[in-house]
Amino acid sequence: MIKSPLQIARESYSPKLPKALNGSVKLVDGKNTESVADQDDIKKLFPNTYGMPVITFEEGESSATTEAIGVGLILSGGQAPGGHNVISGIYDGLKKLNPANKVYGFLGGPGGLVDNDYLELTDEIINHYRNTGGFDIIGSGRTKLEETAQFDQGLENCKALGIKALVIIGGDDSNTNACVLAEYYKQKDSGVQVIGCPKTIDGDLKNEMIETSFGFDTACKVYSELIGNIQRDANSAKKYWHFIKLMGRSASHIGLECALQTQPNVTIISEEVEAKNMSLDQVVEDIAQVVAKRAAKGENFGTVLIPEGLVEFIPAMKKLIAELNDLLAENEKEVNTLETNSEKRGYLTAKLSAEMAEVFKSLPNGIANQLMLDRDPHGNVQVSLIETEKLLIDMVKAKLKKMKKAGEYTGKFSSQGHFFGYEGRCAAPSNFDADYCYSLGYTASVLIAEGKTGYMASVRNLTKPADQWLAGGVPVTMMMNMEKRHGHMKPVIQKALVLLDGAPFKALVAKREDWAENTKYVYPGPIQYFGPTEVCDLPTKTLIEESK
Ligand code: FBP
Repeated sequence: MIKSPLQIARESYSPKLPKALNGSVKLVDGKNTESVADQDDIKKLFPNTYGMPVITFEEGESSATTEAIGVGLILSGGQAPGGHNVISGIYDGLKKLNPANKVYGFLGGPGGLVDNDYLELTDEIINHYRNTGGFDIIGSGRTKLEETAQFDQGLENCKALGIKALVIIGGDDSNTNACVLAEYYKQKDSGVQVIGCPKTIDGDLKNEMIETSFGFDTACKVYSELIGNIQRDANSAKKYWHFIKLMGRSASHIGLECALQTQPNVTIISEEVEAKNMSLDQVVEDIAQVVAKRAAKGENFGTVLIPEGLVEFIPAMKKLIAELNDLLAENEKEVNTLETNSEKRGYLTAKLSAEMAEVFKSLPNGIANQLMLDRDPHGNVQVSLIETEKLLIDMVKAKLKKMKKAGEYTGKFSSQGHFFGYEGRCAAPSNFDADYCYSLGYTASVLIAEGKTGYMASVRNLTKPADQWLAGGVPVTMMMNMEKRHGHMKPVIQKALVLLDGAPFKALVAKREDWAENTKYVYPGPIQYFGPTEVCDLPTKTLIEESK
C-alpha cells in the first residue's frame, strides 16, 4: 500500500476514549424500554429482544467474559468516514480482553456472511487502516439479509469459525436487519450475539440515545469546504449561480449542517417543503425571487443548496413515488420485460391512479425515467441518481424569462450544477469522527464481552471533550416502528428527519433572509487534523445547536 505523508502521520494518532472505557468497565442497567411507536406489533415480532434496558458504562468492576471468542464484522451500505476506526476500536477492545480473541471481517457487506467470504484481521492489517477513510479494509455492500435461509447459512459459517458475536456497522436499514438477526439467533438459542453500530453520512440515524451517526461530521466538513470554495469563486467572478445538490437520501440534515457552516443564499429543506405542502413550482418561485432581489443589487451570482431527496418530499411527487414503489414491487417481472423507458412509462401510467397518472405524464422525460429506476435492496428510490439540480436550474431559468417579460427581473442568469456526495463519504475521518468511531467500536467490544445481543453501541454527550462522553448500549427495538416497504408493513428503525421545531433548523430560519439578499458567505477551508483544538476538534453545528 502506497501511503501519503498525511496517512503516515495519521497512523500514529491515538483516538480519545470516554473515561469509562479506559479501564475496567461496569455495566449499569437503566429502565426497561418501549419502541418509539407500534409497541404491540414490535413486541410480537421481537419477543426475545423487546423491552431490554438501556445500558450505561461506568468505571468499575467488569463481569465480561475473558474466555477467548471469535467476532465477525460486517460493513453495510454506503461508505462513511471512520468505519476503519470502528473496526480498530472493536479489535483493540477485544484483544485487550484476551489477546487470543479472533476478529474476522466478512467481505463485501452482509453477503460475505452468507457466502462465507472473510478475512481474519491481524495487527499488521489493522495498523495500515487506523484513522483512514473508506471501507476498503473489508469492503461494504447492500445485500439485505432477510431470508431465514440466509440467517441459517450465516449461523453455520459463524459456528465453523468459532464466532460468538457479529457486529453490523450500518445505517437504519442495516441495523433493522441486525435486530431481526439478533432476534432469530436468540430465539434459536444459537449462542451468536448481534450488535449494531450507527453509521451513515446522512445523519438520519439518531434519537435521544444516538446523538449522531458516524461519518456525518467529516462528510459535512468536506462538503462545506467545497461549498465555501465555490462561494469564494462565485464572489470573485460574480457571474454564476451555483446549484449544489447534496447527498443525504431522504433527510436534509447534510444540507442544513452545510448551510450553517457556509451561509449560502438559498437552502432548501425537504421537510419544510413537505410541511408547507409546497409544489415544485413554489420551490422554483422562491429561488427565482432571491435571484431577482440579488440582481436588483447588481449581484448576479449566488449559491443554492438542494437536498438530494427533495422530489420525494414534494407532496404530489411523494404520492406518485409511493404508488410507483408499490407498482414496481408488484409488477417487477412485467416491467423488466419492457425494453424502452417510454414503454415502461406507458405501462405504469395505465396502472397509476387517475390523479397520479396526470402528475407522471406532466414530468419531463429525464425525471420520469429516473423515478422508474430500480429501487435499492431496501425498497428506497435511488435519489442520488435523480438530477434535481439540473431540473431546478431549467425551471428557474424559465421562470426568470417570464419575470423578465413582465419587467420583474433585469439581471443575467448563468448557472452551474454540482452534486456532492461521493466526494465526502471516504474522506479521512476528522478528529471527531476518528474518536467517536473508535469509541463506538470499543463500546461494541464491551457489549459483546458482556454477552449482550440486539443492542446498538451508543456514545453520547458529544459536544463535551471525549473523556466526558457517555458510552453504553441501546436496545434496537427501542428505535423501531412499522413502515410500508416493498408494498408490506415491516418493522424498521424510525428515520430521523430534520425537525422543524429543532434548534438547528431554527438557527437557519433566523438568518436565511439576511443570507439570501446579502453576501455573507463563510469559507470553512479543509478539515484540520493537527493544530489548535478550537480548529481541529469541533463537532458539527447541528450537535452544538441541539445541545444548547
Ligand atoms: P447509507 O444510508 O447506507 O449510509 O448510504 C447513504 C448514501 O450515501 C446516501 O446519502 C445516498 O443516497 C446513497 O448512499 C447512495 O448509494 P450508493 O452508494 O449505492 O450509490
